[in-house]
Amino acid sequence: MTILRILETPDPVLRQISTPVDKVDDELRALIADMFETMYDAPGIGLAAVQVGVPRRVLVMDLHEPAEEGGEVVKEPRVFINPEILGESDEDVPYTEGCLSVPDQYAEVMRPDRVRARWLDERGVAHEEDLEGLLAVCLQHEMDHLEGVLFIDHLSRLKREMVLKKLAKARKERGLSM
Ligand code: GNR
Ligand code: NI
Repeated sequence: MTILRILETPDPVLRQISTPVDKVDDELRALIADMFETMYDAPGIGLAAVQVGVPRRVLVMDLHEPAEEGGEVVKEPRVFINPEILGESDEDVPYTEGCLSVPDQYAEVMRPDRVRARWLDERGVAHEEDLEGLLAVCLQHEMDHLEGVLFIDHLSRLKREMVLKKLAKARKERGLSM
């Protein structure tokens, strides 16, 4: 397994539309294993294949909190292949989002509270479920990546520019200290 490099904004690959997976095979499962390793290493709670430079409709997620010192690490890996949103609740709720492709920047985004979704798992088995809370937020955030959309695109222009300015400043400071 390999930890892959996570692309960061403004990398144009992040703006590509990901293509559907037509076959769930060992090659895809190898990519998924690398995506989990990359996501846990980052660490993050979700990752879209396009973030590691592969514009295919594959997402991995694990919402589990990192274990306390000395505690057991309980993993709850989830894979979403060719995910679709079939319906969403009328009510939007705010959630403070971050993104591994917009490192260390956080902002509140409004999204539907609940979604009905359909997807394939890593064995090619179809699932259809109502998702809510952080799972619904994270799935919508990851599905945006499949359309070339980042969470900052949901912000007002002023807020987006503030986030990008902070990101540029953080990168500059990091550059100077190395
Ligand atoms: O690690 C992540 N945390 C997060 C927090 C709130 C809403 C969405 C996310 S997803 C993000 C990882 C990532 O960038 N996935 O694309
Ligand atoms: Ni993201």
